[in-house]
Amino acid sequence: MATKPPSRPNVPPAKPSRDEGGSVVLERRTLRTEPPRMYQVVMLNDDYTPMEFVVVVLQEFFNKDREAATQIMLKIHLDGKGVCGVFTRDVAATKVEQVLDAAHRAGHPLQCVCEPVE
Ligand code: TYC
Repeated sequence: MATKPPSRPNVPPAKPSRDEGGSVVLERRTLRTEPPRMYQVVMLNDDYTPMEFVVVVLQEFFNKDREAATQIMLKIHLDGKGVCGVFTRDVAATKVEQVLDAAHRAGHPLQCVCEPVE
């Protein structure tokens, strides 16, 4: 099976020119790597998950101190949803899994999702 060569979309083409001696030289071009797309983990409000459980989840999985965790929990409670943190895609997906798993184990309907940051 033929393998595709890796694509290098961000390398500008080298520009051939001649030096004083007439030799062909390739000008060095800088490789620019795009920063990775970021994803926010958004937690949703519900009427059943205890506030204390949400605060503990925010402390445990999102490294918030108790004060910050309480503020985020209250924002979610009042607005219906809130951002717990912004991560690369795999890390965000893992955080969502951890939260859903902890909620499921504790018997709470807490939901959270990850969405790309614009
Ligand atoms: N609304 C819940 C309550 O009154 C608390 C809560 C906050 C639940 C945030 C989910 O993501 C949530 N017990």
